[in-house]
Amino acid sequence: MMNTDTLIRQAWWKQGIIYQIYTRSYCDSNSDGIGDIRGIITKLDYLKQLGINAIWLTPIFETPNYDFGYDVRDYLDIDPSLGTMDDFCALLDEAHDRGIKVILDMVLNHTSHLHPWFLESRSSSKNEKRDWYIWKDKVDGGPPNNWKNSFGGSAWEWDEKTEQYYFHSFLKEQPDLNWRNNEVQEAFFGIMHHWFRLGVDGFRLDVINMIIKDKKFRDNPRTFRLPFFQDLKYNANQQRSHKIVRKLRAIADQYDDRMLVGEVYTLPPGDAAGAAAYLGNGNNALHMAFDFSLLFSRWNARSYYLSIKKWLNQIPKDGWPCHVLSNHDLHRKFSQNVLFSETERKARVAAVLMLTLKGTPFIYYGEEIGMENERVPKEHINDPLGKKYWPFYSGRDQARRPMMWENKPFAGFSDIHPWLPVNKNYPDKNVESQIKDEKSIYHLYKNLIRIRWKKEALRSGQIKFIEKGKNGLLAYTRTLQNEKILVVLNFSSRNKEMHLSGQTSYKVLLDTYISYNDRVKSGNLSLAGYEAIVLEAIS
Ligand SMILES: [Ca+2]
Repeated sequence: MMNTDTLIRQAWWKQGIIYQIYTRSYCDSNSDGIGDIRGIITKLDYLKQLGINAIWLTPIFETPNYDFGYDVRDYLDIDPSLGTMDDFCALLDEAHDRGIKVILDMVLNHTSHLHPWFLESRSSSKNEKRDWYIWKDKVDGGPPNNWKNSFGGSAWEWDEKTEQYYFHSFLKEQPDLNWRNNEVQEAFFGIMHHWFRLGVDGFRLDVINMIIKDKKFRDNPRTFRLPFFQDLKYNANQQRSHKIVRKLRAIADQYDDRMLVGEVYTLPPGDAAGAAAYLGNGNNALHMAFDFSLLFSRWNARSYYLSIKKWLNQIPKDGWPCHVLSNHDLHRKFSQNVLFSETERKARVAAVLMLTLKGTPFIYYGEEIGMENERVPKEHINDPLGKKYWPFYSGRDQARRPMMWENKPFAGFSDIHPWLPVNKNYPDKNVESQIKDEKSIYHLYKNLIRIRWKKEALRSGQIKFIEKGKNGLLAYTRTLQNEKILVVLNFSSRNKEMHLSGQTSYKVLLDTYISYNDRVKSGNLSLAGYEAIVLEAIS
């Protein structure tokens, strides 16, 4: 018997699959080349069909777009290029009607330099909002310390008028707020209440681990590591940031069924212990946090195993893991380039992994059709990082290109040239053609999601690793009461054998190559190169 209590008690964000939408790049409803909220509404049926139960939208608040929405000018209004408040309310209703939750991206660390708070703060050193941001005097004729901004160069910008420096972790158009100031905290608590009351189901919190800085503003220790040659010792992961997170959680807990997931920004990316620290005791801090280790793991069963094991081991007893392969800041995991080959076959193995691991999978838009990074030509670059570091680094635009819907001009994303060009391979790789092809990666994702919804063990069950990657194989069971699922992944290009011990027989739930009949007896299981198989124990 299944324990129905477990079914009822498990929250939606533990049960389901969260789909990240880069809002400007999903679907353009009004032919201006920019994806928008109305465009997303037209794709909700597609998302429902895919089987996800929540969408996370990259920032939709009013912005001057120095960093494409991560520089907010008004936290209570929608950016006109993306829609109106009416459009957003319609999206909430339409999504909720389909059982899809809506998560907004909340930028707490900094605002736009054009936000009225900063305009006030900057207007005079005596202004009552001066202390809402971080202002410091010169030290020895220069910036107060050696901290770097994440986009390169000093994190301190001199303000001629008031003769002080202000601090910015990112662009100089993104001044950092002073979260030690209670008025700043109260202002954001009010903003979060506003959106929760409107019916928003949760927030993804941008760079949550950077909101508090060292009180003494000490120099960061120098290292030999690129890109900054310093550890973020004093401008990230300060003890007090956990206190802020607990306050944010207390606000979310005043409403039913809301969720907070945090971006924990570390250099180099991937810090399981650091990310897990933001889960507190599992009940008093973030519901989930991102560890980016898998994004940077080599394609190797053993390194995947070690990354996953490390992450799962760090999760507090009452906490919950999530998993991510790609996002808008880093890159799409599987892309054809000199270092990679057989990318689609690997992407299929990774899809099986993501949707059968213990923890909530985050799917980045286009992942379900095997979308790849494609370097954006210089003349089309929008990302300030790409503009600054071209040709050494083309920035983040490559992972933000328009969703590929159909084999039509501009991939059916828009009627006109989009804000970023469409990947060249859209005639072959698009939603419409993949829906028609049962062997497509889209159908693999859809089947995996369907199986995950059908088998409670895949959502809530214990995980136990059987093959730990030493010979190119990763295998684990997911068990809940009498339900037992076995997942076997071949990370290598060669055929592999795995011994199934005991008398158990298995039913094949899914096989990336459909090479097995629907039953597998105990004994040796043979897998082709890059084959992944999901089995259910039947006796
Ligand atoms: Ca538009």
